[in-house]
Amino acid sequence: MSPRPLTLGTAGHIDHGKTALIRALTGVDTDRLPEERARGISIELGYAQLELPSGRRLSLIDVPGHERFVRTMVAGATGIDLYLMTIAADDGVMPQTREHAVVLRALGIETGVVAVTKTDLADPELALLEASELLPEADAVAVSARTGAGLDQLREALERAAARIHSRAEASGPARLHVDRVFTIRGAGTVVTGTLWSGEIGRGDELLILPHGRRARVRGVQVHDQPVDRAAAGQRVAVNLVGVARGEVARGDVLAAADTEIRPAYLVDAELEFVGREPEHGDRVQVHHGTRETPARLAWLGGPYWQLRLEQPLVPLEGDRLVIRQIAPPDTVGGGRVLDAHPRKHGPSTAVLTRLQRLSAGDVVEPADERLREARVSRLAAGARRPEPRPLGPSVLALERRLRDAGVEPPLDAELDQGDLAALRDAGRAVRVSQNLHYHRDVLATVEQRIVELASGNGGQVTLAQLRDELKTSRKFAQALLEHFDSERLLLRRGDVHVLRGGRER
Ligand SMILES: Nc1nc2c(ncn2[C@@H]2O[C@H](COP(=O)(O)OP(=O)(O)OP(=O)(O)O)[C@@H](O)[C@H]2O)c(=O)[nH]1
Ligand SMILES: [Mg+2]
Repeated sequence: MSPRPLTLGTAGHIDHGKTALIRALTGVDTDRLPEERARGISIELGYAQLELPSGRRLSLIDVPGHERFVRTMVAGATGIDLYLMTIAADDGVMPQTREHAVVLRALGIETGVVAVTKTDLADPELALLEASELLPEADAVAVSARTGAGLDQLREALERAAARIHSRAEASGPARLHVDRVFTIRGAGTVVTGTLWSGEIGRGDELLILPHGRRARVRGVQVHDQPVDRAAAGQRVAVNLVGVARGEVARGDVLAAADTEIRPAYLVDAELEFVGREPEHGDRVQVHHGTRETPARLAWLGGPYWQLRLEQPLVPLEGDRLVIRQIAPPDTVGGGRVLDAHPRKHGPSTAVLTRLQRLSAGDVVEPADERLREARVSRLAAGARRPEPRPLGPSVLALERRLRDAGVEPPLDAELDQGDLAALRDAGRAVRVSQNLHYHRDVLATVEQRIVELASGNGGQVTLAQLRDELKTSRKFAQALLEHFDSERLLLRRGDVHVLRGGRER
């Protein structure tokens, strides 16, 4: 059997020679954009392929080192198996050398090589010493992209590192790909690229684009510009999608097998580790998962356990890695692992702590209320079976964004064009909740999930005041939402309370 496909990602401070080194190793200049060439810095992720002495091939992702592009670095590093950290001999360890090391650790990427670069300009000794302190597990090799010195030793060190990597356990799961690039090819349509985290993707497959849930069919798959029948976990793939316009999919979206339970989450319970000061309960941070990111509040649950209350949905599964960044001044402060991808909203308690400790230890823990969970899953699956929406024009797409961004307080219909709203309704993106109120369907799906969670922690029922507080909205909107879900038969009104109906009756 041929060795599993591996992806190598660069890391390191700005100007420390990442791109020059990739070019020296592969002949490929990953700085393709005119702006990158004009400014002499990397801005976007770059891609190449490296053949090792044994003939084994690695996919390469070259990341930018500029402090303003750490989020791009995280998006690139999220799918890699091993790192190539560069430290310039004439500069030594600098802020983004450290920050990238924190990101790699948060992502659980423990195998890699350090290249001390620019050895034609300065003695590498001090930088080699710093490297062994920062990343003691990695071999460090002194190189020069300019003279070619050390490149053979670097290739050998990469070969040894690649040989140490165990296959990813999650590779057998459902198809999952975090989109890092989207482009169009004339005559073929929309193409997205990313590393296939798990499963397989092949021609003719039906996929969901999450979090919005649009369906797409795969017209073709390429791995490194070569068409393949099916791409396997670990490979960097380009997927040509049918029925999806360029503007309808973006970096941060997740392609997932259509028949799985993977779905967006606004709450995540995680085990986190921080490099410096521990954050405080209630701190607002930036959470990165795959190529997605969102601000979130941290709620402390005891020990290393935290609930992340997300402002935008992530698409996580248990065991996935998270990177936590401080918002101001921006810095990577830690990261960790998802323990429960769809928990209830809760604070610390002995029961919660026990459950999280068991999840952390790898015990299988049943969801708190299996019946409610099933009801939720079947509802979401029913939602996903909606008919294929028809393409929308740019003004309607802008309106759709407005409606989605408005969250639970959507603009009143008087401000919106009625024809456009009708188009959004026809396409299944907007839902009329009351005479004068439309909601984006993603927002409604989220509200629905939060109602189910609220009810499941509250004896199976919710009141107007509880929903208003949960959504931090006005009575008016909470009232309209409850009535909508009464009529949708998610809830049954009994006096002042709305009772969650069972999965079977609906
Ligand atoms: N003399 C010498 N110059 C080098 C070497 N490697 C890179 N450089 C120069 O250092 C500058 C920065 O190199 P890049 O490869 O663009 O650095 P980078 O780490 O990719 O920078 P960002 O992507 O912006 O973070 C360029 O002018 C390179 O020509 C080297 O080994 N020797
Ligand atoms: Mg670069």
